[in-house]
Amino acid sequence: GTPASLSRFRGALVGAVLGDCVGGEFEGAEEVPMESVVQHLNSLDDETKGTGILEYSDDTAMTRCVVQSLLGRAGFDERDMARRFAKEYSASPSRGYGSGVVQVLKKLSSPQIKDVYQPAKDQFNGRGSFGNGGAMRAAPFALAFPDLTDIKKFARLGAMLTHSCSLGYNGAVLQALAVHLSLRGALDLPQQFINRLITEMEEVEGDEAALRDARILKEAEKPYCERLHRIRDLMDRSKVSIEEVIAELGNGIAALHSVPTAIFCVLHCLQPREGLPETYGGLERTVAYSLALGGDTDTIACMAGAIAGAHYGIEAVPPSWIRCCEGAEDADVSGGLLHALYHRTPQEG
Ligand code: R7I
Ligand code: MG
Ligand code: MG
Repeated sequence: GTPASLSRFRGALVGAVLGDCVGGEFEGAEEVPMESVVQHLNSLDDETKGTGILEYSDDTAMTRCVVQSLLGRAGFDERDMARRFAKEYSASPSRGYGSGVVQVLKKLSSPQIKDVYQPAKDQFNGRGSFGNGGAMRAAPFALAFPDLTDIKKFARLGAMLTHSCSLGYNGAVLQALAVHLSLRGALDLPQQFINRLITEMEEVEGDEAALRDARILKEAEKPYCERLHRIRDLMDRSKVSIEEVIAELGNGIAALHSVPTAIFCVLHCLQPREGLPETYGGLERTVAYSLALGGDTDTIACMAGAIAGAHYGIEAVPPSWIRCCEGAEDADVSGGLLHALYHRTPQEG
């Protein structure tokens, strides 16, 4: 579709759900042969399998809360979003939530809560979580707000409801920025895409809290910028092995070890690659490649799926995948509603 077209909004949200649902199969696996990935993805074409056989996990459960809150409040409302996270968790606690975040979600369910950001700040001895739970649900912020300043601000605040460490919430900002640029067709020029992300993150990570957290955690001065530079180096090479990608970028549960990885998956799969089925289009390649990295596969595929879906649009999604994944049809509808919110005429006052 054309930049910021309806097709791209639908593709982004559906791509995220598909990544989460199909990625669940390999979450935590150390080595995932591409044959196993292809076999798993091919089984989705089996007509005898019913609708929604692959369940979504916390990634989609929380993304749905973000979507419903942004739509319901026609913008960002931290109390409403926090309430939805808590309610969703208590209704379906077995969606595979991170072990730390569960404490936050329980505290958020208290009706007496005054500051909805406080429970997240109490995590990990007061430093806050650097897990990827904020980033995994960040895509809707890029679909609700056309303005870059709003996206940065609200993706950060939305993540801070559970992740108060800057490495946690800045991962969410980076993921939302990647979806935003992709939605506007920026992946047509991959070098400029990555350069733009570096420019934006230079500013985001120049923040005092970010510089302090990076120092305490003994990371590079601007950890996300450093990783984005590594992506740029990997892009310049004609051949990159899975092992090298994992060594350079990671495949773990920390936002720093998964958001840049997801971005790399999308960039690497813009063209056909050896080892991936020739019949696959770009979105299928991206999801398959994300799973083959192993580690936090549902989350990396979810984030890569959102960025890729925003680039290729809904037409690129195999209908059989939608039928097999729980929540994919809902995501399609929500994508349309967010498209309307994004394009609404700004209200005065
Ligand atoms: O980040 P979070 O919501 O987890 C998301 C992940 C995704 O892969 C989902 O698919 C699901 O599987 O979980 O949950 P958190 O509990 O905040 O963080 C995840 C994990 O990161 C924690 O359980 C810790 O193991 C680790 N972690 C930390 N460890 C030490 N110090 C996060 N922050 C810290 C920290 O500051
Ligand atoms: Mg999950
Ligand atoms: Mg995960």
